[in-house]
Amino acid sequence: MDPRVEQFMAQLIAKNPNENEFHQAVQEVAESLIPFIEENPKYKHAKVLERIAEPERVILFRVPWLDDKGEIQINKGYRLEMNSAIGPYKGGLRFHPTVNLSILKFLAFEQVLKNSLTTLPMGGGKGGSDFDPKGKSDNEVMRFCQSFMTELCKHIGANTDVPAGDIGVGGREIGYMFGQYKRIRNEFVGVLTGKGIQYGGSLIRPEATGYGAVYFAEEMMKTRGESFKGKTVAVSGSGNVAQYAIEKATQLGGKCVTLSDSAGFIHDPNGIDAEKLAYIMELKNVKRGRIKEYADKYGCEYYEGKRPWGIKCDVALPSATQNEINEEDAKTLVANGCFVVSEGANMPSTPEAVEVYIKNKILYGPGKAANAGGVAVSGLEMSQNSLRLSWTREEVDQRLHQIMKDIHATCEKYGKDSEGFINYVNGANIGGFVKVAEAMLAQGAV
Ligand code: NDP
Ligand code: 2IT
Repeated sequence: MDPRVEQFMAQLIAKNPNENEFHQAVQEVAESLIPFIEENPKYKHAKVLERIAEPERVILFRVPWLDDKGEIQINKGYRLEMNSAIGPYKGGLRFHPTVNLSILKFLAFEQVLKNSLTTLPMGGGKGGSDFDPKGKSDNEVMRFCQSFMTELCKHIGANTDVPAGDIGVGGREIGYMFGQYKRIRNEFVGVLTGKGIQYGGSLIRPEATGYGAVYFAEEMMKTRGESFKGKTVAVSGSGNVAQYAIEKATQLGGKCVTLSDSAGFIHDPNGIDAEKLAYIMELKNVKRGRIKEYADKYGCEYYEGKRPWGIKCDVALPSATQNEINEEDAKTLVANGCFVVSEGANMPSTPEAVEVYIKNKILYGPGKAANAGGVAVSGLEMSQNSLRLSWTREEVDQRLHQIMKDIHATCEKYGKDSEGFINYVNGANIGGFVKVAEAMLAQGAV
């Protein structure tokens, strides 16, 4: 390891012990940025990297709620306001039993650079709870969301901090939280994104992350004269991001053959077409069932407790969770001919897996670039709320597509090496950093 990175990380780890996911996310960025900062000493003197690795504010609170039996349950609630140099804090809420400070700090840190890459004026934040929506009734989810927002509403606002969805938080949860915010604060404002279309949501926001990850993959493939036509695509997850990644990849001529959840994955060699996707959306978004039911219905293989990376594919779209592709998985993907990895999820590849991609010079789009379409359309939802009007599907989709092309161009600008290989990791890290760093320099020691 570069001794300068080693020294920086030793200090970060001493200040933030036991936060492994946070260390992992910062180290990847530091490896790209430290050589760049050495060439641009103004950032070094102003300690911009040290500052962006320290949250501006961490809010931690108790979330008490009554379950259907009338018993009190207690969860932890969090909001991490990471950086507001270029706009109000912006980023999702995750409801999952694994949520802790380390996970939210890694997500908030990534979000700062991701939001900068979108070209829109958004700072970075993240929040959530260790609440597990699985197996809860609608009423329990509503009471939890209302209690969560009763505290959170003191800290957020349309010009301060604008949360949205992430794992375990979709349209249902955003609706309950929006209703409670409005009731307590007595104002109808764009304080959350991912809202329903009837009350200020944007068309294409549900689709945006998955579509964006596919648009980004398409841009990467274009650099090698390739496209989705006839390509076999492996997707993980079966939630919001995975569903719309499949929809767009299929529309562009790809054949998506896998899907997963935390219990296992399915392999459908015939491809997941529009009709099968409609079944998945009903299964996952309405019935809230398990992916195994797909295998039972369509008579394909289900692999209990396994991840899909052993299936032969040309393109991988990891869209479930962090660290779901390890070194072995990455080697298997490459050995099977996979030459594109576009990350719908946040940090789904371990550092060792990323090393495999780079060494083999495959097209690797890291999450902060490839999945930025979700927050980008959140930014467009904020614009529409401010204007008090709504754009058409075509208009929002066209803007999303252009933003993904622009992010690709930024990665190329900052990530192309002397041999012409585009290192999208360096490109996204440096490209995201520059705007935030310049804004922080201009604003002084804040
Ligand atoms: P959803 O809650 O809609 O879906 C999550 C999916 O991932 C489910 O299939 C879930 O399975 C699976 N999953 C979650 N945790 C694990 C785990 N520990 N191990 C295996 N599988 C798991 O979330 P999203 O689709 O919104 O988010 C997926 C990823 O995309 C996350 O990394 C998120 O941070 C990222 N992302 C999301 C954006 C958005 O706009 N929603 C924007 C940018 C990135 P199960 O149901 O069994 O838990
Ligand atoms: O990780 C992410 O970018 C998100 N979960 C979406 C954040 C947002 O504010 O739309």
